[in-house]
Amino acid sequence: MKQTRISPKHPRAESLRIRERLVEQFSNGVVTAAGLLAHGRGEAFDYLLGEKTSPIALKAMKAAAALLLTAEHPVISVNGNAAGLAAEDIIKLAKQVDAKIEVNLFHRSLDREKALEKLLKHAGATQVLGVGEASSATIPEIASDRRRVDPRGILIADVVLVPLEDGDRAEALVKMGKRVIAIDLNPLSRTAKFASVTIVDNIVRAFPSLTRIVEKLRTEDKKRLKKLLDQFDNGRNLSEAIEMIEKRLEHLAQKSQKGSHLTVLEEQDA
Ligand code: PTJ
Repeated sequence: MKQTRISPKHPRAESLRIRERLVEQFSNGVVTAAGLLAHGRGEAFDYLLGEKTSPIALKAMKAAAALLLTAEHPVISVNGNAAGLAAEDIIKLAKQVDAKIEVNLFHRSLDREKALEKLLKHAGATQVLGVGEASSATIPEIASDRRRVDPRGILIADVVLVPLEDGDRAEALVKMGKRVIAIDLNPLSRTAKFASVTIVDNIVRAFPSLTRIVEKLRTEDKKRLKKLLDQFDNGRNLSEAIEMIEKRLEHLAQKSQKGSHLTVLEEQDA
């Protein structure tokens, strides 16, 4: 597929580059058509958040890092969008915390699973779980194809990181006694509410930041990590994220009333 050239001078160059990457992975069969729509929803929330990682997200990342570093069987669940946008970063994090990588798709097909496996292996993964017959176990209470999981991965995991979810699965995993880390730009989503720790941020920024935090915390003793976790309240963190959007919009509305010509993004850089 011919790539669209994006001028580095374009005010929204980074956002356009991310779109192009996703469209390219759509052509490669990694991303599904619904994934493009999901990305649009994410972009809208990212716009409201100011397209940067907030202190609120960093607080959730600390709890997520503590959870990953104290886990016995951590697994990173990968769907089309996550692989398309963040394959290398996912693998870096997985190596840091010794997590398994499992392909788990909502719109499941063997071709897509293989396309994801190829992309992840090309990005440095040594083992990719969940492809084809490997996902022979079933998670109860999920109607979608996401119920099929790998007995070496999600089935036995105590901590599952789910970037970009569709809702039902986070709830089912928590019901099974697992701790779930979600990365979701939408603080109102069902996944965000059901997860044990929700990082309200773009996966493109969240994975590298989370990996840096893991690196900093890895020498801490387990007691301190547990304390960090106990102090984290996901409901409060989500409420702070919603309040942050509210305050930001109020501020921008006032600016706009005063006739300021700053755009939302110029405003965030000011
Ligand atoms: O690859 P598949 O077949 O497993 O399908 C994956 C999709 C994404 C299509 C599927 O999981 C889905 O339908 O997801 P939803 O219900 O549209 O939810 C996606 C959520 O992710 C929404 O809340 C978006 O705001 C959010 N989101 C989108 N892009 C990003 C994001 N969150 C973080 N980073 C992003 N880049």
